[in-house]
Amino acid sequence: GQALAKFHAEMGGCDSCHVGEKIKDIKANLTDSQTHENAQCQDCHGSYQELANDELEFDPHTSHLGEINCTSCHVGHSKPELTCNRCHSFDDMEMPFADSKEKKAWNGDWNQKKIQKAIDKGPVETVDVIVVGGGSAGFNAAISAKEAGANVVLFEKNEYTGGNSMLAAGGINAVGTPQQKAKGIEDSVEWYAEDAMKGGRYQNDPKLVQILSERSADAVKWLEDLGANMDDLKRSGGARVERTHRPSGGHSVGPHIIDTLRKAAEQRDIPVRVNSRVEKIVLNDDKSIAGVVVHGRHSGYNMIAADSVVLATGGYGMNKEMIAYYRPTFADMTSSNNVTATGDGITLAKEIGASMTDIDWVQAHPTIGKDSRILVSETVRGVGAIMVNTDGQRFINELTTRDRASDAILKTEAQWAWLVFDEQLVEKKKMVRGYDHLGMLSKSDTIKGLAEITGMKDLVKTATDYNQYQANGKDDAFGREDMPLNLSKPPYYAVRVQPGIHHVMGGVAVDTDANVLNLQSWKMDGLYAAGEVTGGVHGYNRLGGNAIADTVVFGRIAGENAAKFAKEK
Ligand code: FAD
Ligand code: MEZ
Repeated sequence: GQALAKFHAEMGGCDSCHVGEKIKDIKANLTDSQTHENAQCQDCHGSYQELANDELEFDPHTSHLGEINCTSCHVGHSKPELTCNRCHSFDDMEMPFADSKEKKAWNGDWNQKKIQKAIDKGPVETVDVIVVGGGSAGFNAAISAKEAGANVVLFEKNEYTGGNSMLAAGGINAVGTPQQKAKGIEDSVEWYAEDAMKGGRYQNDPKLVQILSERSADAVKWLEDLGANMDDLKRSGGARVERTHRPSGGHSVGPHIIDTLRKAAEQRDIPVRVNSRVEKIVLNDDKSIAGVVVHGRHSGYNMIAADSVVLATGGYGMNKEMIAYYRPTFADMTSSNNVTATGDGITLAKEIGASMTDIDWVQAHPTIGKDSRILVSETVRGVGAIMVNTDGQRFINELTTRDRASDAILKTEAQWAWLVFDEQLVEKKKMVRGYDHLGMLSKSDTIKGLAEITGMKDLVKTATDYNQYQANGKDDAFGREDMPLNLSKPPYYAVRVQPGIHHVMGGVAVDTDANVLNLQSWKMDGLYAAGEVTGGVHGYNRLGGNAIADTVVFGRIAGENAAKFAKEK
């Protein structure tokens, strides 16, 4: 496990990686983000662009994770492990000094004695606003708080930021954007809100939905002003028009947004500290916020003082115990989520008396690659794919809401389904090439050939019927309203899909200012929350594209109000 460190020490001494030669000095200079060590890696080995290697089948240095810390995989004093294998299984990928096993997430040990010791010791640092979590909600909150004049710090427990946000594939919903106008799409704030409420079975908080809808266009503009491209537009399940915005060229939205937000935070000198898990929100005797206790991977337990805290820790879709407790019927399901989605924010907020709303509402996404953790984006259906059972028969309107689509798949005999599409779709949607690259697609030059290799005996008839419905503009079988593509251009493709845990709709209760509410529904002074850690916005079932909108709209509101609260205190 020490091989990488030993090799470097023999080559140039400990100070080829660290600041200092003696252990005492090294420890004193080591930050949780290992900023110096990572700069040293790139100094000797080159930047990510320089390390990119076209000849590799899968190149970890050009992955969707972006330019994360080198030490995320190349750990010196324990065995290097491939972070990619948390979701994939690149067993053949070779990394020096490693055996490429799945890397375990660092979750700290949440040690109450050490937490109390840090509180007793008193704060080692004081800021105005602490943001907990480096996904879209956290970054948007931190940037907004900084722009409102606050001294802000963001803590991220993982080795790199991004959370579930960086996995977002489809897009962000917004109404009234120039993109919609350019395509002549008629839409309204009322329609957006109505669709979200209907999709959520009218269990959403209408006040939160109204804000989401009203501020959605501004959310897209804000991202664009920070440097994002949101020029592509398509329709998601449960939406009556095209309102899901995404980068042009059909690229995934999450990595692009996270890359944009990482850069924006850096440009604004916002300290983003990775490997730093917040394990306690500390209150003063009058119940106002005193700060947090952070468990740094290298620095240990320390209290940081602040007047406001924004919880942006995401959902609990990867916490098996929470799923088994809150949503037992999903206990054995796969999950599309990042390993970071462990529900820490729920624990932190509950501990200090916050109220929860709809905490047991968890969404299954109908199309996760069978026997995998790879999401096959809803936009594949949105752009034109059909969904069929193992015999090749359609069984539902492909653009229905996720809860209904998932239920329908689970009612088929096999409990999994195929998505079928043709080359027209691949040309429109570059993301699909990624599924091909990962070996997930079956392919043939004819529909008959595809039917034969996949065993879908009725596929030829299904495709003929569907092409007829598409030509007539009327789906006589299932009433699908939007049929942008037929099945006519070879090659033809199929991918196996099954429902899996995707999103937690419930969470910490908040008001329209993103202020966390206590058990009596009073505001908890100085405590804000945004994104998947909160409940109320999406009701019983979230519509595709509404989570990223939620993180931007309410992340900004939380950041602005946290800064305002700290300033006025
Ligand atoms: P996250 O992005 O999950 O970020 C939370 C961060 O907090 C994580 O980095 C985590 O490590 C950190 N954290 C947690 N606990 C602590 C702690 N104690 N201390 C410090 N840090 C902590 N939604 C859409 O609208 N459109 C899409 O196209 C879309 N596609 C998706 C695809 C996939 C595969 C998945 C999984 C989700 C998708 N979603 C999509 C949903 C959406 O991505 C998430 O709901 C949203 O990004 C959550 O953002 P967040 O900032 O609230 O949380
Ligand atoms: O909002 C989502 O979760 C989404 C659009 C996911 C996807 O299938 O791409």
